[in-house]
Amino acid sequence: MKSPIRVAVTGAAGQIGYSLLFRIASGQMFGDDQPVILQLIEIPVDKAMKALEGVAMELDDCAFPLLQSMVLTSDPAVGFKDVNWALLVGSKPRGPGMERAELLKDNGKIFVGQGQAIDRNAAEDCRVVVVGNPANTNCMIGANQCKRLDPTRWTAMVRLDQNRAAAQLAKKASVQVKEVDNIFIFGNHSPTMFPAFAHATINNRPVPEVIGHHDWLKGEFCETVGKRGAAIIAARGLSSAASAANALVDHVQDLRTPGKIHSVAVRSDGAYGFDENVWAGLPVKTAAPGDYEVVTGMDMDDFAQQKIATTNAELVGERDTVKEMLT
Ligand code: NAX
Repeated sequence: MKSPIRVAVTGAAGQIGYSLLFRIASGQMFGDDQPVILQLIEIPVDKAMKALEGVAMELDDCAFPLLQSMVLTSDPAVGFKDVNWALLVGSKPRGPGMERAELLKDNGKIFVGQGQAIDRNAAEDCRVVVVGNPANTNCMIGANQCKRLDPTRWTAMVRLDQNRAAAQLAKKASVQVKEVDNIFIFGNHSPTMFPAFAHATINNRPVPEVIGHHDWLKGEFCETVGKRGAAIIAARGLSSAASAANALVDHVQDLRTPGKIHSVAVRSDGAYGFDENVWAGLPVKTAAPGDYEVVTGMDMDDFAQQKIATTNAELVGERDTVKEMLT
């Protein structure tokens, strides 16, 4: 048996946490021979901590052989102590009438503190994934505050958008989703994101050739993927949770699997026209477990370049809004 790894999850008593923790503890994220110690972080209000205790009781009741122990805490210094993976799910939701700038700043403060706590406490090999919105910018803030870890260790999740895009293409072409490949998300996890359909394939044939309906690809397809989160809130009365947890399992699994090519928001070095140092969704190829390289050289036509310019402008605007949180 391997020695256990420590995995921190913030917002552990929230909706996504409720789907996610069971999949980690059952071995779906790190493998069925990898014991885990879960370090669950919630904010110090009675309701959240009490709910977290209930979730921990349910985890106990699953009798997962791989779940070695749990730490429940409100203290980031305790929660991030020696962690190998930090999954930052918790954030402050947008309240009624709240401006986006206010949301960015309120959440930014959380990620300043968490970035510093990870810097001081996490294991040398720690990898961080940010899910809490606005995920790309929160990730940029956390990485900026965490000087000890290389910024490439900090990624944000756009995998749910990739999975959504693959499902929409499969539906349109009347094929199984496993027949869809190479659909990657560029830019922000927001409605401006660009699912680069021209490079996607269905049974190894280019998607534009299989679907043939270019207006649908440029219009309804991009819009449906970009606004899928809002459609789910409208239908369910709550935001995506199980699908988000599932996407995080995919994100981490693929980051641990050399050779996998998948969409991850990472620090831009200028590829595809993104500003340097914003965190942008890009296709990456996993090298060694936890390490990756951005896949460069994909041709972008005028439409794609314009979509990338729009989502890049949004990321740059977000960075300007939180500039005092960047060191
Ligand atoms: P919930 O509101 O159900 O849960 C969030 C939890 O985080 C709450 O229990 C809250 O007490 C806790 N929390 C807040 N601040 C915290 C802090 N500083 N430290 C520790 N815990 C803290 O939200 P949920 O539906 O679970 O969504 C979590 C986040 O994921 C939201 O920001 C949401 O917008 C974001 N999402 C991101 C997605 C992505 O693809 N990147 C997709 C799904 C989701 O919308």
